[in-house]
Amino acid sequence: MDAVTAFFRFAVFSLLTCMLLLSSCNDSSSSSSQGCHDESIQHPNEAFTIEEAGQILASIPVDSAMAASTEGMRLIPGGTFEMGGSGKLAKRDEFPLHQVSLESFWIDEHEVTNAEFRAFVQATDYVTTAEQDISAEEIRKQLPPGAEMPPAELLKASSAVFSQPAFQQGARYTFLDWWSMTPGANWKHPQGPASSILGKDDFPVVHVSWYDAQAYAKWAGKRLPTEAEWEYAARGGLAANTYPWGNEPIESGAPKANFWQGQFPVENENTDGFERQSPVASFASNSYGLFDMAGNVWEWTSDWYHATHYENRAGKTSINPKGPERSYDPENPAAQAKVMRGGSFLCNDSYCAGYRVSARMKSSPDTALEHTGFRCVRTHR
Ligand SMILES: [Ca+2]
Ligand SMILES: [Ca+2]
Repeated sequence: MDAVTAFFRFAVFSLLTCMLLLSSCNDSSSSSSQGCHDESIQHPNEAFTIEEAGQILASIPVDSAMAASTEGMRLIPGGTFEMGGSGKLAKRDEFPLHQVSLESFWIDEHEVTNAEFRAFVQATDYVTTAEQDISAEEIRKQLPPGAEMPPAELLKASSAVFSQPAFQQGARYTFLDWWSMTPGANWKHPQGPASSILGKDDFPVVHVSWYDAQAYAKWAGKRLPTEAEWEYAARGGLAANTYPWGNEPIESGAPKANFWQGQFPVENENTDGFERQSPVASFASNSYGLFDMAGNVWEWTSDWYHATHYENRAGKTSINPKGPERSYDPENPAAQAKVMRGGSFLCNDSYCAGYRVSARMKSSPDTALEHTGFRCVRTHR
């Protein structure tokens, strides 16, 4: 981990302290003020190394009953489709368009819920990334020589919670204005220790890192979707569609998804009825019977994020692609990030429009956020 990432992570720490490396805050703010990338924060939650994460995953048992069941899943018929940006909101990393051919696969109808994740935790005693204290030793390794260590209280288990900033005339808001690293925030306490998921069994689980999602998927006898599988399923058999339902703008007609209405991040008109997460399947499915492929919470995929990877696929048909070997994000070159798809309750057209079927987002695999969850797939045999 080099100084760039270390500086970036210090910027996140500054959410809580406003005292560390103010110049790095400014750097992050300027690079992240260009829209979609604002949400690509790196959680300094190095509770363990990637090798240790692999050991943890290896220790997760497979639930044989879950592994034998396709309840709550839909079989997506294999086929060939054009992957990549559709519509005027498409961003550079969604191009070039390219052909992808996929075998049939099963996919969860909805995002993994709190009840489903609780069953996994009860069966395995699994502890999520956000529930673990940050390793001081890991942070020390990431800091530039001579840099001051963050206070010990900032190394307590924490996760990123959305906090709506007050309106200020002429202000340019960045992710530092709306994400709060909150000690005690985790999947059981989405807004911090005083909050709970009581009565929210059918809400999507959030504050799960990519590692957590991997662990759940293994237990359930499933896996995370590849980025191509996710987009193919989201398109619902349509071609050149911007959204899972077609091309009608998200703001038109009856509410189509849980997203942000109004001026992000200072005014939520809340006309869809949900200020934060909504119970899964609160809105109409796409034609494959899949819910919340647009909005509600972002969903982890198995692929590394690489800003120009689609260029490698141009002019040919990629068969069951599994993404690049390694991650590359020009806005944060040191980070290793996994792709997230589908947008969240924080997206709107003026900001990231992440609910488009081709929209790409990324975070490091140890990042946990209040607006991020996942769903699983299984290869069809
Ligand atoms: Ca909403
Ligand atoms: Ca979603």
